Amino acid sequence: MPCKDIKYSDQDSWPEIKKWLDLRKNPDQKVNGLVKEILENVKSEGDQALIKYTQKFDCPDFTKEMLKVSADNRSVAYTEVKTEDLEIIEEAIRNVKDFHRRQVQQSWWTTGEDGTILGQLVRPVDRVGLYVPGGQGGETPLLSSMIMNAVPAQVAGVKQIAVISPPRKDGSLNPYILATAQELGINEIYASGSAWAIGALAYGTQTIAPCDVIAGPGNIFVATAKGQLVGEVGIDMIAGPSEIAILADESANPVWLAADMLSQAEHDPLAASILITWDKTLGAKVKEELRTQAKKLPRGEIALQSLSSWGAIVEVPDRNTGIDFVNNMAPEHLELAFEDPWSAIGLIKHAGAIFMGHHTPEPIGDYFAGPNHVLPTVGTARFSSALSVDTFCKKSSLIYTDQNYIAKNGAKIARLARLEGLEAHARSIESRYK
Ligand code: HSO
Ligand code: ZN
Repeated sequence: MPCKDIKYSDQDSWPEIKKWLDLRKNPDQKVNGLVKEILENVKSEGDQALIKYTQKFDCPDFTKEMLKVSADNRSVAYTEVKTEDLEIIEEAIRNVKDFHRRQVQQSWWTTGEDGTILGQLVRPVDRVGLYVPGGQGGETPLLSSMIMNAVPAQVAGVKQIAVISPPRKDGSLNPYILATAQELGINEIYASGSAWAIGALAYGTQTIAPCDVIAGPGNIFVATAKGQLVGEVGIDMIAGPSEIAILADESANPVWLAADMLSQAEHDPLAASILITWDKTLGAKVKEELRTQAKKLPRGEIALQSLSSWGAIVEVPDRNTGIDFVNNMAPEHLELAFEDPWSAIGLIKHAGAIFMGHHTPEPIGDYFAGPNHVLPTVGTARFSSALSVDTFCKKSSLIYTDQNYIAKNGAKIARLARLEGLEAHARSIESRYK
């Protein structure tokens, strides 16, 4: 199996490993230039640019009328989806909703003895645009990502949510995407993909109103467009390639570990799957399993590409050194596949999501348990967190003071203003008490 073998015994070995893992960031300059041009065209031409790009790349007979998915097309799609599947989708939505409800932050204020009132108002953004990959050309139609993005926005109280997804060759959208949108109560849906769809959500077109926050995964064009729009609109996060780290001992089942690594590797040739173990024989058994199981996977080719470039078995002398490796890596997903994983929790500092014990494989979090699967990648778990209700909120500070407050503190404030050379600030204060 073309999977790297790494020995890690102390901090000194980390810089070399980091250099290797960081190669996955790989910003493609050519894509940057193309995306810049696409965004400029969408900004200046609006719908016309969307139609032109969609005709060229997705649907040759695309027209302006096909841009917004009609109520008829939405309900037809609903009938194409199996009832059992809808029930599963509904249950997943419920679980994700229950989890995210706990994240809601309340507005608050506090009153001081001197009569001041200070506070923070938590408000949702007005309008959110969600990108959903269509499932063509090796992409997967990420229904679960639509749920993971839409639910926190809804729980935050966002009133307008628009979904955009690339059309198939005949101009229609994947029926499961439409049905999931309906289950979520979203009925504003557009057929358009790639960087031009992101441009439309950011700048608005004749048909699509501009959004305040854009969220959702996509290919390199989508991710690059989101990156270029940071500051112009809110962006959920610029996700890099996905990754998993698994810490395991002799109690772990190699069949399960290989299956978990492959579930990561099948996402993308750039996905990284790293097994870290202090058991001397586990690595070889897992490699053997990877070989057998990969052959039987529909996306086995992608998984093998991923494992051969970014798969590794890391041998460590003991559990604490393994945890040290994990804290350096700050992985997006971390599985703790050893006896009593709870005893290690206090030592783990950086990880997007932690999966506890032998019976909590990562896909449980991808689809169903409730926590968000949009997580910080390529080491960004050092300083950032999962997508949450907060992603779709902003806070306004609230300040109330009275005459007595100014009489007591005005001179101090005016002095601070003059230290900065800002005379008008000082006089704004002084005009009220002098
Ligand atoms: N593991 C991916 C999310 C996903 N998996 C969606 C399946 N569908 C990134 O966390
Ligand atoms: Zn996944």
